[in-house]
Amino acid sequence: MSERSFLCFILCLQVLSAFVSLIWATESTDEVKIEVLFLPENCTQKVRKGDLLHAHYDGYLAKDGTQFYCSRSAQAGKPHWFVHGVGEVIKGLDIGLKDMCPGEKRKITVPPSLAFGEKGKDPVPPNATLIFDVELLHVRRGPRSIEAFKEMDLDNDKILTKEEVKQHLKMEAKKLNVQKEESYFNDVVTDVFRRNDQDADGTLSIKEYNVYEHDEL
Ligand SMILES: [Ca+2]
Ligand SMILES: [Ca+2]
Repeated sequence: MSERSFLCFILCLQVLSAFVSLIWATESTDEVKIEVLFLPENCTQKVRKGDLLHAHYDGYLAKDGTQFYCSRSAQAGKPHWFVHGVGEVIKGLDIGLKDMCPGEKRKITVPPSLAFGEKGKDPVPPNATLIFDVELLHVRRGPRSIEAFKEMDLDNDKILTKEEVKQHLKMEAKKLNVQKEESYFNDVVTDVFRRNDQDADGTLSIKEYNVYEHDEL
């Protein structure tokens, strides 16, 4: 190897390593940071995709600590119910809640790309890194788990009719003490079937219903 090509070789290596560290730096700013603040001794059920979660969370702007959301003061202080891993909450929270146990508390730092991005969303400004204090209260399998399907399938024929889905929704509403009109349940059922009844036969098979079986997170 001539001196010149050797120098070129070294230079190439340096450029390459600078490039790699640049990519690394870019990637690492896009990661969700999870700090476990409290972990209960017994973890009864770790969060997995499609689970129904019941949680309190407070949201802060990382740059100055401004609180932009507090579930303890919003909606009469009631914790949120939401489905994990399907985009009901921002992507960064879905990632940050993974494998969490009921009773666990986490501080989750979410980069803007996994929160509200370049545009922001009032009251979150553009390009904001967010910090969430999350307390997970309950974890329930479903609503898209096989357990939930079986619970809904009242006559055990491995097929869900609109009536079975409606009965289930009514039962859930009752459990949560939520009052809804009959038309509300009809609308939700219509929506569920529009999204899931792929062969349009008016019933849902296990395959049609259980769309969350693959863990993509
Ligand atoms: Ca059935
Ligand atoms: Ca069908």
